[in-house]
Amino acid sequence: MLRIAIQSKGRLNEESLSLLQNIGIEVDAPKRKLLSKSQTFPIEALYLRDDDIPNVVQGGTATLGIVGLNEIEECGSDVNVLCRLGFGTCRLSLAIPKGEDYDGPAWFNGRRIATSYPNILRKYLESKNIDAKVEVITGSVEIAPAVGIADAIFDIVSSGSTLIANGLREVETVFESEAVLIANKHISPEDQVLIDDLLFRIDSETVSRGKKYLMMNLPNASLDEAIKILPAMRSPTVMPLATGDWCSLHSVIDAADLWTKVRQLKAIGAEGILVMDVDKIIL
Ligand code: PRT
Ligand code: ZN
Repeated sequence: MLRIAIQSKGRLNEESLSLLQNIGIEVDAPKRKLLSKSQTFPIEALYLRDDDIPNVVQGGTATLGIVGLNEIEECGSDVNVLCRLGFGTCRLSLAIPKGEDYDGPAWFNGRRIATSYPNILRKYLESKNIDAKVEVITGSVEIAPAVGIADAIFDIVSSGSTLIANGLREVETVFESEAVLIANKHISPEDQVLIDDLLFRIDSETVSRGKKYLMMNLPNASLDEAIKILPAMRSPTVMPLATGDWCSLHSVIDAADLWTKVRQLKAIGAEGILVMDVDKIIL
């Protein structure tokens, strides 16, 4: 039986649970429960604060965990990162008051920088040979310059709106992060079989995320053009239609490209375009 540590509430909770659900693993959401056993896979979820997840996996209380890569880097945890999960995407950046002139990382020499990520920050400052004072604070880092605790901040940025709302400007991106699946370094052979199954399912889930399945009718004369517009996994599937010089074309595309591709396909004569969600792609 595997045990996977998941954030009990916060930014990664919902997407961690929906990832499990999408790969056929149902667990109860963390209401007042610390542990929840799945009825559909030999795994139980252990709900924790994200800060505790790296240590719990390193120590073996949980075999697996889902946590931001930023936490692993900050704690220097001795765990294996099995795969990136494509959600919880953010970056750790340096930001300064927006009115300041900025001429590169040397700006930080002799300045105070507020952060909850002192280890990642110190490593960066050392690599750039910068002598700055690191002020460790655990919450609301973005208000530090306004209240005079620091001259700059080093914090998580996602949309950037928190920085703008606090009169700050992002000047250096230091670390790119997203949610990752981590594992204890000592895995029994039985657990390894389960983990391999889990990774296979996650892989197909990751590949199919944000994909659309397109079907359309197309004049045969436009086929070469259409194949250039639709670079599918191998090449699009083409089937002749009963009537004359037309074919039916099927392909998988990135959802982000949908409307651009549809416009291009219409322009070369495509008709009856059907767009469908993709549930799973098993490569
Ligand atoms: O209670 P617990 O300790 O479990 O949670 P937490 O409050 O420590 O963490 P939580 O839930 O805020 O974040 C969990 C993880 O989500 C982080 O470790 C990151 O890996 C990831 N993540 C992704 C983020 C963000 N995006 C994010 N935007 N974590 C925090 N933020 C905060 C950031 O600190 C800043 O205050 O959002 C603000 C910036 O957002 P924008 O969109 O305004 O730039
Ligand atoms: Zn936390």
